[in-house]
Amino acid sequence: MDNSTLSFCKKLPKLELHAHLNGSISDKTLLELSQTLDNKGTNYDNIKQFIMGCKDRSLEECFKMFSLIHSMTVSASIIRKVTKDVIEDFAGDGVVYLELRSTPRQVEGSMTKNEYMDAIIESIRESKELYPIIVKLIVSIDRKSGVTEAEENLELAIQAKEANPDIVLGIDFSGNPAIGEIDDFIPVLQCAQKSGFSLAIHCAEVPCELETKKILQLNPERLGHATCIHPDAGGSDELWKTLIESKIPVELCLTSNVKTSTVKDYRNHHFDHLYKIGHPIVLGTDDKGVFSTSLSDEYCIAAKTFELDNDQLWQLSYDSINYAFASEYEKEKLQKILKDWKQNITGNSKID
Ligand code: 6MZ
Repeated sequence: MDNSTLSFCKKLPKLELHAHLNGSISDKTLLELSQTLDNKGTNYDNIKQFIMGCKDRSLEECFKMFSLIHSMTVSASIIRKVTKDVIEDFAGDGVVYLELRSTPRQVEGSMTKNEYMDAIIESIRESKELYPIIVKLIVSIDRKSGVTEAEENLELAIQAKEANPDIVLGIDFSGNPAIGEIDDFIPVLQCAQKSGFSLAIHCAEVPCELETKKILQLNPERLGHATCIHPDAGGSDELWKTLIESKIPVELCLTSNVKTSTVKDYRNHHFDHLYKIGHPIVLGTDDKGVFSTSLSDEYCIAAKTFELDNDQLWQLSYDSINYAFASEYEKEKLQKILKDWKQNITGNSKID
């Protein structure tokens, strides 16, 4: 990879809008964690081997990986630590605004869902003093866990938003796309909309025209992946047209899609189609730990694959401010950070 582009991408102030907490934990943090847990008498050698092994995993293998990681993130103090470490990683990568998403989880005898949520929110609050990054929380609904859990997670999200309206902003619908029927979840997602949440919905990670249509009808604020919508990727002209006309911003995770083989290679990524027609897009890492990537790497891969120059990379980051769930005040702050940064490196007079 061209060193000057990578260095530009690292320095560029960026917004991360698609990052799952447990998938974002670095190998370093996971190894530290496994050593601490080892000392308490549990042997995590098999987990360590899996974590440090090959990072080109199928989508199914990825979901096994999440279960392994979940078997290590089992207490509120661990959740606090991993959240802090993940925020530190993103801040160190030049991310100035981060929307972390996570699925409330309870561990029998060790942690309730409320404690899980509080641990993340506390860590986010603490990070304000530590790193130059604004962090928000999106509460995830895992399609694998069924509707009762979905309703429970929405209820938790409503309570957390009431207590922390500056942090808890959205609802994410995610999980293994091979499991669960969208129809079952639509009432919960509509209820989330009525409760004032912005929605970020995983969509068409694998081909499923009917489900994709139903998600588009919900008119969420953002879509995750939107992989199999273009006719080249198993979708149809009609579906593609519906997406484009909807103007719903799409969170694109290049490495995640290529490594899980839902997209053949970078060149064939739907970034190309969406970017060329000016559809709103934002680059994200999805699971930077699981896929061994960073947001700077993702910008650099986009630059190299689709021949974007530094101005276009800056614009990509600047435009993504529009799609954040942040307040207008915070968006203006972010716009200023990006403009000042550009002015500094180009020595240009004022940028409008
Ligand atoms: C769909 C994904 C995902 O919530 O425990 N998750 N869902 N597609 C993906 N693409 C690879 N990557 C992650 O983080 C892990 C959870 O995020 C969702 C899955 O539900 C996974 O269990 P949290 O912090």
